[in-house]
Formats: sequence, C-alpha cells, structure tokens
Amino acid sequence: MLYKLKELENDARSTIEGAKDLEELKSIKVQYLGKKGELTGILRSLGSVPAEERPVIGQKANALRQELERAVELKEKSLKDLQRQDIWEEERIDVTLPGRPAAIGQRHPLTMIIDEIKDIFTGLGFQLAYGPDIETDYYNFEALNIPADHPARDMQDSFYITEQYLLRTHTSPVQIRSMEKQAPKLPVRIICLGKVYRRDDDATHSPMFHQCEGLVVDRDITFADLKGTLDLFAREMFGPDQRVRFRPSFFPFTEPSAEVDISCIMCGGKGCRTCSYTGWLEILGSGMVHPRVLEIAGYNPGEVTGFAFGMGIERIAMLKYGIGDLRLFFSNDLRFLKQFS
Ligand code: 2NL
Repeated sequence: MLYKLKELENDARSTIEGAKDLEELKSIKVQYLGKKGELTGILRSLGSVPAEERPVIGQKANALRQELERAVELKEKSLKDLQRQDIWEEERIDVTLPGRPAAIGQRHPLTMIIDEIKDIFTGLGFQLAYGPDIETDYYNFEALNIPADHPARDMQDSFYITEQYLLRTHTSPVQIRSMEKQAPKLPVRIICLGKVYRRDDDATHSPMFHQCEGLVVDRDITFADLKGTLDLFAREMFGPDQRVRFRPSFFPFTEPSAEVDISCIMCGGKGCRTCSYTGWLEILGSGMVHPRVLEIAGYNPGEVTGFAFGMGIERIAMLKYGIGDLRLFFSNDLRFLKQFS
C-alpha cells in the first residue's frame, strides 16, 4: 500500500508539472483528488489493510492529499503568471517605434466650391441664408409665381411626400422665407447654398444636387447691378480674364430673365469640344425679381426692385476641375477624392 501511494505521488507530481494550461490542470486535479479520484480510491480501500497499518497509511494518504493540493495551487499560479506575461508581451508598447502618420482627410470638391462661393459673396456683403429641404407646395412653387398647371410641378419632376409637401426642387423657397421674415426692411442681400432634389438620374443629372442662389432687393436696384455682380463673380471664380454674356431667357419668377455664359475656360473663347465650338459655357440663370414675387414676399414692387440668380454647384465644379461624370461626386471613390488635396 505504501508503495502504491509513492507511485501515485510520483505520477501525480509529474502530471501536474506537465499541465499546459489551466483547463488541463483542472481535469488533472479531478483525476487525482476528486470524489472519484485515484487518491480517494486508495483511502476507500483502507478496509483491506491490516488494522495496525491503517493509521500510518491513513496519515500518509492525507498528507499526500495536502501536498498535491498545494502542488496544484502552485502550478495554477505559475500558469496564470505565464498567461499574464503573454498578454503583456502582446500588448506592450514599444515607445521607440516611429509614430504612424495620421491620415488627414480633405474637403470634398463640392464643399471646396461651396466655400469659395461663400467667400466671394460674403465679401460683397451678402448674408448666408438656410431653409428646410422638405418644403410646402406654397414656398416651392406658389410664391415663386409658378402656377398649379406648370410642368415643373409634375410628379415626374419632383419628389412629393404628400400632395402638400415635397423635397425642394430649388433653393428659391429659402429666399422667399428670408424676405418674408425681414420685410419691409431693406436691403435684402442674401446667398443660399444647399441640396435640391429632382427626379432625374444619368451622367449629367443626379436626384440630389446642390444649388446656390443669390438675391438682392433694395431701392433702385437695376439690371446693371446684376451684371456687375455676376461679372465679378465669374472673374473671382474662374480667373481675371473671364468675360460674361447675358442671353434673354425665361423664368416664372424673374422679368426680364437671362442665361449667363462665361467665356470657355478650356479654350478661352476660341471654340473647342467643351464649349461645342461656341466659345461660351452656360453657368447660371438670372433676372430681375418678378413684381408679383416681391409682393407675395411682403415688399412693395412700386418702391423696390431686385435681382436674383441661381446656379448648379456640380456644374461649376465639373467645369472648374474638368470632371466628365457627375456621379463621381457621390460615389465616394478615394481615387477620385484624393486628387483634390
Ligand atoms: C437656374 C436659374 C434662377 C432665381 C433662380 C429667384 C429667387 C427668388 C426670386 C426670383 Cl426668391 N428669382 N431665383 C432667379 C433666376 C434664375 O436659377 O438655372 N438655376 C440653376
């Protein structure tokens, strides 16, 4: 029996020592010291041992239990230390390594154009105005002298939410709201930049795009003020040699109305593919604010006049940066975006 105990001791000690992890150690503990373990088995068979030997063997077996329990404890502690060491090695920070450069982003090309337009017009004394993307039929159409049977109101052109509410198709409602708020105070000199929505989707049309509109209302505002303002804008935006020309046009909210062209930024006016060999590029629409619109917004058209203009930001950006496909602005392809740093 003593020999058996000694053998168990050697066996258990080397198995405990060889445990590779805490899980294995746990099952070893059960194997030797558990209720159905090997040492417990020996104690159970104490009955077959001669009576005079029982106290000695019993004592030895209990001492061995204590020793093995202690061995398991020690092994457990050393395994835990090892584990902690591994984690520490994995996570330790080498302060001598060179730092990782932070990836610095940049503004989106459309944001760059928007910021430039803001700078030009705030420099001329315009104030920035903002309004909701979801508009009422009244502000988007009615107040702009666009009658109920006008094709611009068609379901095919606009995103309607209900019969009364729709996504704004231009930024003009912001101008109406601004005039209403400050009427009859003069002057009105505002610029509005923002998203607009139309049911279009191809290489040159996106269902969401950006517009910039300007509005000036005061006593004695004339078409000359409009021409001077847009002439300066074209030179600030596209370069000091820019020329502009005004062609008669029509908008329901201006009278008279004009399309504004700049001399072609590719060929300087000689004629090329970009300008379809005309020497000119259309960049915006403009006109003198229709008297009915002034009146609706709270101003007396007998006392004040105004001019207004509107342009598509994407179109300006495409011309300025020579971009052929409008969809590049919205596809978030870094190969495209990184070219504007
Ligand atoms: C275009 C043409 C234009 C306006 C916008 C405007 C606003 C008010 C009153 C009168 Cl509140 N007019 N805005 C005027 C003329 C043209 O935009 O082709 N935009 C892309």
